[in-house]
Amino acid sequence: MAEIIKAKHFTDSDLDGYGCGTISDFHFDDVDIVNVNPYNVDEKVSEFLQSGDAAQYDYVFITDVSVNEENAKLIESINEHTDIRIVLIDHHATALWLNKYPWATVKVEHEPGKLASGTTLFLEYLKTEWAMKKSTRLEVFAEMVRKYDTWEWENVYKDIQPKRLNDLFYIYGGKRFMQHISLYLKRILSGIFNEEENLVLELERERIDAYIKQKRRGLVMVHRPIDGYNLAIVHADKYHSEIGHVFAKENEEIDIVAIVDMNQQKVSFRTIKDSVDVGAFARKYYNGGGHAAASGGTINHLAVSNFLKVAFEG
Ligand SMILES: [Mn+2]
Repeated sequence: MAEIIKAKHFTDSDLDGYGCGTISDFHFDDVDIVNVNPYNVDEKVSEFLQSGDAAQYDYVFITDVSVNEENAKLIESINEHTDIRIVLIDHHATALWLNKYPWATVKVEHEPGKLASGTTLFLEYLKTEWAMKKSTRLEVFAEMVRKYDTWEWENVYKDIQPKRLNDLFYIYGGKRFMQHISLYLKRILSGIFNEEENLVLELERERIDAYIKQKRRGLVMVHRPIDGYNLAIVHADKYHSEIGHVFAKENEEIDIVAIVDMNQQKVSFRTIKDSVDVGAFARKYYNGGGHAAASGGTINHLAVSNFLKVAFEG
């Protein structure tokens, strides 16, 4: 009998992150998936690696997020001195420096002009390193996640299906979504979108459209640039990515859309411009971080009044 591989898998909490988790769960018999985000990944990974718990595992995967220098050194030493194998796979340009380590694969593109995603890179890894059986359904699912995550669904393909997949992910929530995709991958469901999914997606579409229409009326331009960026502010407690993208697209002057959620005391930043790094912006001003195109931070009352002062006074 073949020995069962025991794996731990840290992955992002968005569609792409869950995509990695879904195919990991499909491939491995015994994998514990932990969903993290760019803000807490270092804490979670270091906590785990330094606990006695880590020794129970054969493999540790980290996908669609990256670790800091300190954790990179810890991983390097564990890979060198123990039986645990740690592998990191990411597609964010901010993590390219990790390629100096043999256990990290960071690729922004699969090939020139074809952007990579965590899910497609992880699938590629499973096929090459783990001889994962070829499956059309796996390819279909991973490609749909990739198109969504890279915005190629809109910018290149004008294909609404990846967007619908992301909507479904939010409606179902991570756990139910993974179960649903797993039934599709196991050929128990005939498609990803069946009658049931089509109905909930239609209802959700109507709800999002109404929400965005309402938020458009509350969009405010900051009267002078901050760090050379033109900001627009909107208050919203959901659909941040969609709101950020739609508003940035409608007004070319906007460099950054700041989506403020006072209930949670959080602010999200979105941009569609390659020249803008909202991750750095969030780190600098809001004790936050994230990716170049999507980031977030926290705001307390003092920060809010300072922010409003900069934004609306001379
Ligand atoms: Mn991703």
